[in-house]
Amino acid sequence: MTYPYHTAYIGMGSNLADPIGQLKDAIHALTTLHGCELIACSSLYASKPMGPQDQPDYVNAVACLKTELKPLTLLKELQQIEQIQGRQRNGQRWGPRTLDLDILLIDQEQINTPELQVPHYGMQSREFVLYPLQEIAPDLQLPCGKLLSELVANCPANGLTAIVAADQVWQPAR
Ligand code: ROI
Repeated sequence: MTYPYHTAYIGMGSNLADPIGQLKDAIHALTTLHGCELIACSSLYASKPMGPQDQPDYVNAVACLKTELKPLTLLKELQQIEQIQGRQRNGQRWGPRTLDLDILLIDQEQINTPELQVPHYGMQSREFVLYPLQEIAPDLQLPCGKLLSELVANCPANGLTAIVAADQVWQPAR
């Protein structure tokens, strides 16, 4: 990893076609991205669907990457992983999906372009983002100044349940 590098947090979600396998495969794919190094990964969590309730529960997790890629290049790489893993959507807004990889945060950057908004617009109120993020970055502060711990304290867990422990998903090289 050449300097300067960035620290990026990636939100992952799936509720179709073996969601646990989807997330495990995505985490493996993150370890193979050029110009990136996987630093941490949360446990996998089962979560109630946000949006239409007539869809399966989701599996969610958050990963931390060190990356020398520019934000839009990182976005394209993540979209390619989604495509390789057969991303399908049924067209319904907030409907089920095989794999979502969202850039949540990049350092303390604020990005507002049509292709990419960072911090991710929904992250402050989504238990399936905040709790896994807190697992790997308990002291995090958002660019707006809010502490992650405060956001978590104000966000009901809504049944969120850890289903695969972090060390069963990925282990740092030693
Ligand atoms: N709901 C949950 N629980 N987890 C997700 O990752 C998720 N992703 C989405 C919508 C449809 C908003 N609902 C979700 O895109």
